[in-house]
This record gives sequence, structure tokens and C-alpha cells, in this order.
Amino acid sequence: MGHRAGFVNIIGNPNVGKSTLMNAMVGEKLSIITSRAQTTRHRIHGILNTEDYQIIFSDTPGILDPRYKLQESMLKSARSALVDADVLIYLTEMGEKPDPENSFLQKVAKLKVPVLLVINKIDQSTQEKVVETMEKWETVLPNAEKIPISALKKFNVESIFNRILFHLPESPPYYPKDALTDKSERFFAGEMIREKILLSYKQEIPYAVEVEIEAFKEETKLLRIQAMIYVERESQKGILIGNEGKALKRVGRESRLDMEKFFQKKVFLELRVKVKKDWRNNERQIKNFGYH
Ligand SMILES: Nc1nc2c(ncn2[C@@H]2O[C@H](COP(=O)(O)OP(=O)(O)OP(=O)(O)O)[C@@H](O)[C@H]2O)c(=O)[nH]1
Ligand SMILES: [Mg+2]
Repeated sequence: MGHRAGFVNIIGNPNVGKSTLMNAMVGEKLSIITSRAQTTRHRIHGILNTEDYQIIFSDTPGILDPRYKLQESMLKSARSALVDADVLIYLTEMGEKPDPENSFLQKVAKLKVPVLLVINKIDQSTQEKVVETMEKWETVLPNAEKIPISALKKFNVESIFNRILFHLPESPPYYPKDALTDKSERFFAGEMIREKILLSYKQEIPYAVEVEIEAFKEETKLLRIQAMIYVERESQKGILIGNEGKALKRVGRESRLDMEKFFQKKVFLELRVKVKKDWRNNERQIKNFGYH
């Protein structure tokens, strides 16, 4: 058999572990992961290369009912993953109830490409419940192959691999064989900052934040990165910066440590905060930020 290559798109509700799964499959921390829903906002390719094949995984934003323009764009990129997959992974977690009326699931049920219904987080459950859950899904997605896993504990992830390899079409590679992702270094720098913000602030703050990398300069011994953090209101700016700037300093320190690990270089990181009123609902503004 010749070279094989294809697109494996991972979709599912927010917070079910899509990013954790993609990182586990690719073996790199590409997508940021937090315990909060709507962590991922863009579709991200993670590429796995061997001599014989290339698998291009897509991590996507969770499927949601959009309440503002940014979420509309997030839903659009989740939807786009339905149409260009060679293999589709619908990721669910233990406890999610399959809803036969759900229009997204109905679309998945009608797909022509192979669908893997992967049930995540079985480390928190019993064998009995897992069997029960698989049976429940049987009625909604009868044609999907059902695979219970734990992405976090990397349990049974190899079963997904085996099924992907079984279905992967013959094709030349889509990307150079040393490519790891479709996103830029700037993108990942911004995501690392956003992850720290998701982890550090309560309630609505992280959702009102966008990070833009304004400068990314490679010097001999050092990476010099300047980032602008946008919020929607003046009050959020105050919370983000914190008393005597302590909160923002912590975000900066933690992001820098992550970046030094990721880029394998000393990093000098400068963070600033600016208000861009109600940017989440401003079509032009979210386009400027790189959403489609
Ligand atoms: N117990 C357990 N937790 C898991 C597992 N996989 C992921 N998680 C946790 O679930 C949470 C969400 O994980 P993500 O990978 O960010 O989920 P996601 O589907 O990408 O979420 P969004 O990007 O917000 O849609 C994190 O706290 C993970 O650590 C698992 O197998 N078991
Ligand atoms: Mg995610």
C-alpha cells in the first residue's frame, strides 16, 4: 500500500475533552485545556507524521447555542468540521444524554464518512455505566463505531488510532512531513496567555478577553513578545490588572514559563491591557481578531 493521509475532525459539546484528546493523539500540547467550557475558539490542526501516513487532526470549539457574534463564529468552525473529514470523531463524555432531536447529531448520523463515537472520561465511571451509555448512543448513532476512553489517562486511545488507520485513505501528504500544525508561533503564544487568564479569573472575565500578539521578535538569546489583552469594559480592565498589578504579573509569569518550554528559548514577555467596547458582538472587530 502507498502513502496514506487524511483529516480526522473532532467535534462535540463544550468541555468534553476534545483538546485533551487531540493533544494525546499528536503527543504535543498544542491546544489549551481548562476545566471551563468554551476554552477553544478556533479550529486547530494537529498533525501526526510517520513515513507511511499523515493524520491531520482538527480540534474545534464546542457546539453551542450562540448568544453573541464570537460564538456564532465558533459554531461555524465546529460546523465546518462536518464537511471536510475523512473520519469524524464525535466526542462525548460520561453523563451526556444523547438527544435524538439534536439537529447536530442528526447531521452526524447522516454523514457518509466513518464516524467514531468516542465516549470520554470513563476514568470517573464504572464498567456498568459505560456499557449502559454505549447502549444509549446506539439508538442515536447506530452506524458509529463506539469507543470508550479516557483522554486524560490516555486509556484506550490506541483503539481510536487503530480505527483511524483502518479508514485512512491512500493519498499523498497534505502538509510537509515535518509540519506539526497549521497555526503560527504567535497564535500559540496568544493561546498560552488566554489559558492562564481562563485559569486565573472568575466568571465572565475570560470570555470577555482576546489576546493579540503585537510583536514576536526572535533575537539570538531571547524571544521578545509583546501582547495586548483586550477586554470589553473598563471595570474588567481593573480586575484583570488587579491590586498593584499583581494579578496581571502572575498571568505574565505563568505564560512566560509555558512559552519558554514550548519555544525552547528564554522569553521576555510584555503584557498590556486595553478596552475594546463590546468586541464580542462586533462583527468587524472579531474579523480583525482572526475569526471567520
Ligand atoms: N476525568 C477526566 N477529565 C478529563 C478527561 N479528558 C479531559 N478531561 C478534563 O475535561 C476538561 C475539559 O477538557 P478540554 O480538553 O479543554 O475540553 P474541550 O472539549 O476541548 O473543551 P472546549 O474547548 O471548551 O470545548 C479539562 O479539565 C480536562 O482535564 C478524562 O478522560 N477524564
Ligand atoms: Mg478545547
